[in-house]
Amino acid sequence: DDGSRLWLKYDLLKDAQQRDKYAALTKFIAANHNSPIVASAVSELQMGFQGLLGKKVSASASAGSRTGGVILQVNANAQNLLEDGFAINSQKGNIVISAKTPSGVLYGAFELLRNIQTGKSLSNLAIVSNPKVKIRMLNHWDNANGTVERGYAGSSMWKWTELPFRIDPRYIQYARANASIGINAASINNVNASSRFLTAEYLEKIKAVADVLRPYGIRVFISVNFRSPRTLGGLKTSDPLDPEVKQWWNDKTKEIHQYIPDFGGFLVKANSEGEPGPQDYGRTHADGANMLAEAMRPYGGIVIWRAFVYKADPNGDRFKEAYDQFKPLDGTFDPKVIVQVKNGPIDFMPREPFHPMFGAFPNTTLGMEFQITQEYLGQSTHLTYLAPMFKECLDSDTYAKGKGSTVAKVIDGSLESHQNSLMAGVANTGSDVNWTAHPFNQANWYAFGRLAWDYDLTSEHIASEWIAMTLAKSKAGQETIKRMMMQSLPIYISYTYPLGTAHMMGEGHHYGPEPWLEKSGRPDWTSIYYHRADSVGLGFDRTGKVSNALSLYSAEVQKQWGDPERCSLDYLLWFHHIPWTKKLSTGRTLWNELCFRYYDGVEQVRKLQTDWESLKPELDKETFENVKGRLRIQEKEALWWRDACVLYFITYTKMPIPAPLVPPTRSLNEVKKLVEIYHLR
Ligand code: BDP
Repeated sequence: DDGSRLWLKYDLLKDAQQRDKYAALTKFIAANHNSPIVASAVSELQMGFQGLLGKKVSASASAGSRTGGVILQVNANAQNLLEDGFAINSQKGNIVISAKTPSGVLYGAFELLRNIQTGKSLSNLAIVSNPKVKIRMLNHWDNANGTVERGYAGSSMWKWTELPFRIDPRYIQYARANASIGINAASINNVNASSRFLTAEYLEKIKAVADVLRPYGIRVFISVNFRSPRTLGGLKTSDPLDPEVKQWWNDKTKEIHQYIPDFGGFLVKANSEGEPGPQDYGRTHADGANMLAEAMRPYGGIVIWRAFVYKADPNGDRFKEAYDQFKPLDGTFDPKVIVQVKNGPIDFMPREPFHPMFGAFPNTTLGMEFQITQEYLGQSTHLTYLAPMFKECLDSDTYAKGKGSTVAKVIDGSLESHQNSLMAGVANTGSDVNWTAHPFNQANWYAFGRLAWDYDLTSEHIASEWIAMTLAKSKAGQETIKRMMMQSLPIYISYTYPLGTAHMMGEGHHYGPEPWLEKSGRPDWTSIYYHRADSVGLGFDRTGKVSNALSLYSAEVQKQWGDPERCSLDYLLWFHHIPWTKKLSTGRTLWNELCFRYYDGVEQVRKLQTDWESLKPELDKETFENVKGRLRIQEKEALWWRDACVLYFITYTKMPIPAPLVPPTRSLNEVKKLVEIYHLR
């Protein structure tokens, strides 16, 4: 198994009795609606039944008096359903999938298949499922030249040189995979955007992609470069208040719609990390976003404006930057604008407190940006299941309107009654045959989609679904893999960023540890800016003395994190500078606890290896060997993180590594040399 089929394998079910049971309920397909999306649903069901049950199932427009089949119904008046939602009911001897829209029917078809794939009963079905978030989106950081920013699974899956004339069959597989988990939007290019994507030449290519994705209910977005009126249009400025600039965007937006009538909209990274933006002309983020919203006015699409901004200030705190820049603009954004905020205030660290903007912007529609690609989470060599991280953020309570004001409720629009809602994930897909390099990274794509649909699903539940469809067949095997997945994020954090440390990775490529990094292009790209180690202790005091970032949160959250005695150890060093000798709630001193965690992380990776080995008899050989090899790299790299961090921090603590832990056999200089390799030209 090369992994290319993802979780949509549709291999013949081994149990013949079970196959017969399903077969008796799936004798025919009847679809009352003639649309490309419903046609996708029908063909998916046919493909699924053929594979899983080993039988050809015919499709027609009506069931007539037949029973034992699957009926697909689009019914604009369907009760209890939102747009995209679906119901699946056992009715008069048939299984009826009904929805308000063709997309809903498609999602229902995938749900039915998932029930079969995971061995559920199809009798007495009474399922109602509505998406919690309206725009469930992948952000591709793919470049026109075929590279992928922070991509670890080969090159871009979009073959720009081949488009529009050759359509890679993988586009259809991609669309199916996304539709199967409810993803309905994709921005196809890097947020560090090239204007090239707005040329007629490229719009024709993007149109070809949009045409493939449309029958699966997926709308295409384009990341735009704010300077395009100058670079492409030949104008003297890109000032958003300049009439010619406005006209240029109006015309461009109109032109895009000639190619893609259901264009999703623009995604914009502006005045961030050197990208152009409205501040170049003394204007605000709202000026820029609203100008684009105006261009979008005649159409259904929207503008997604990213809040990932921070200026290089050695005495500031990057934690507060986005909040400070956007807070005065709350209430000034056009209703067509969604401000897309990363889950945490810094940058996709393995564990961050939720972004303080959530709950503090009642008059702005805020969307969530998660990173599925594992830039800081082991890239393609560490097994790290991210659902628990996504959920930790979504379940966090902002207390904005009292207890229960979770980040999830900000994002789905319910807390502040916003019409629109967005959850975006930076994609981890690439040209690798199995899409994501590490077979387990597929689970993160899967989990993102499932949580965007329903953030109340548990991480365990999502893992179980994915495992049953993708890997082991035995119950015991599935349980072992689930345990491995559920432990994987805590293990990763243990040997990289224990106790609320952050941002100590290799410079630029972000691979491996470099906690000693003191100089970089900007002060806030170093490691020492974040960990603040000194002879006294470790951690960034954000409670007032160094930075008052904690004050951006509600009083309840301040209480939860503000007192070092009560603050969860998971977040401790995010908010406090703690003496090395301070005794923590575990009974160990900070220094001893740190050492213990780094060492334990490595031990746990070894346990993951043993667990994986025990599954050998029942796993596909290719997948088994693939993961086995990656776990060996993970062990080596966990040791690298451990040794780098303890040897470096020891230069401050001057304390021994506590027994019974055995000090590293290599020196700090030797570990530093390892990192240098990655900077060699
Ligand atoms: C950082 C990445 C950088 C992205 C940036 C962003 O290192 O490549 O361009 O995020 O989100 O984490 O814009």
